[in-house]
Amino acid sequence: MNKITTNFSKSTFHGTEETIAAISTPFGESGIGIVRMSGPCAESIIRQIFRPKNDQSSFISHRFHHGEVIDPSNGRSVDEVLLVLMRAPKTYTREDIVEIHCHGGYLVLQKVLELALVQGARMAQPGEFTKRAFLNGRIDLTQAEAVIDLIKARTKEGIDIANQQLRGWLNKEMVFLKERLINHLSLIEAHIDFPEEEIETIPQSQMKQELIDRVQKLEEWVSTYEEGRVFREGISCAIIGKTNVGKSSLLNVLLKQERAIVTPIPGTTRDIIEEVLNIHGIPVRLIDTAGLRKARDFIEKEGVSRAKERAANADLILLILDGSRELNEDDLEIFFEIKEKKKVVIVNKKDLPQKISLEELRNRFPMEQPVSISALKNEGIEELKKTIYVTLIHREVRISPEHLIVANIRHKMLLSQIKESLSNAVKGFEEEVSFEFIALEIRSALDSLGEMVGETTNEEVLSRIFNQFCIGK
Ligand SMILES: Nc1nc2c(ncn2[C@@H]2O[C@H](COP(=O)(O)OP(=O)(O)OP(=O)(O)O)[C@@H](O)[C@H]2O)c(=O)[nH]1
Ligand SMILES: [Mg+2]
Repeated sequence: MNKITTNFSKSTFHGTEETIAAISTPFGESGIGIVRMSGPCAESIIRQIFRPKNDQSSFISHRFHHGEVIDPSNGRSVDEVLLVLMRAPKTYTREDIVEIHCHGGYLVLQKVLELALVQGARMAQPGEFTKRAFLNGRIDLTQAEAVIDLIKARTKEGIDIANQQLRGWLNKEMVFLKERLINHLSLIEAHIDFPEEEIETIPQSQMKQELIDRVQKLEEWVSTYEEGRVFREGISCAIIGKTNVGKSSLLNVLLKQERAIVTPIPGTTRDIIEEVLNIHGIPVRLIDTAGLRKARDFIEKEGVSRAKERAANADLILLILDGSRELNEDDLEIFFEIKEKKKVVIVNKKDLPQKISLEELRNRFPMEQPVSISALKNEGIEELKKTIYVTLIHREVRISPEHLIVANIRHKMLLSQIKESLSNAVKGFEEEVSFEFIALEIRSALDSLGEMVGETTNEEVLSRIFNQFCIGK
């Protein structure tokens, strides 16, 4: 009677014949380096290339074993190593895994990997270990994506967001939602198939209310995306202003290093200077630019055009004015050019007598509160950082984002689609349309849900996701 035909199926053990191998630590010299293998032949391969110190015929799972890697072709020792064999299923990939902890020289690792390949392993693709963890049902797709985010996180907040996702909050919510939707769908479909039999009348108002609650939750998650994106990917921030206002001085004071040349001569900065800074957990790519004015020579002209290009593409603009001078045509022109951009207006040189009143500035140009600083004396910089944060995140600075955050565009799109379908289903109840229509919308929500967790995701999307990994993860 239950006709649900969504593509959901419980993840089953993927069991692949191939054993994959890779160097899992970065290229270069290090204290130790790890060669990792996963697959059914991992144990038989190490039996060929590993000679334990204490003669052991059986490896105890999940324990370190001390010994040597030997080249079976000549019996020579390649390296003294620690080896751990983890038998399935309690492993990262749910397959047998071997890790050989070698001395960290790259040639040693290369040799050990080569021996594993000669014994029948195949070189792993980028992210293939994690892909197997996903295919074998140990983690869902959102968790696999969190593994990449964790590796690539640039601030503690980025790590926190990736960890939330890795622990599976999104997955748990999706599993719960799926269960509820399947439940609704089976009731509706039973009713469609056997309308005259009083199997179970559909508790319409209850169902509708539940869908309304779900839509609201989905809306909340989708609305966290902008914040999540900022923490995950960081933002670009161009420092813009006319010449000599203190743009390079601000870059230096924010970075706490004399990165850019600062002189009293207008037109000092010609080229673009970029550095990354952590502002309350947001990775900010700061871009110092040439002062905007009518260029005096070809080099300056090129600098000004690059500055304008960066201003146009930046996520945020720090517009700097020199508080010790009256506003002039150059300032007004810049105001006009960036009027559509998200910006923080900064009045610099507050240590000098002021010719610009903040009050007047606000009246003349409706905008957020301008920030008054002295880049020279390092004053007002903390307040500036808070203002940058609030402008991007739209809330006060917190130690760590403790609420659940969606940081991935793929998730945001799919959550929006689910929300859309469920809103349509709610509308269907309200307008008393046929149950077929409502069933269609719930089915469509279930499809998006399946794509989200990776149960119905197509191969192209999967490879795009796993290609972002490094080899050996
Ligand atoms: N008194 C005072 N002087 C400042 C302050 N910030 C910068 N200056 C001075 O202003 C001059 C210009 O500073 P820069 O940082 O080079 O200015 P800029 O905007 O990068 O200039 P260009 O690269 O030429 O466009 C230097 O002499 C700085 O020492 C400040 O807060 N107070
Ligand atoms: Mg400069």
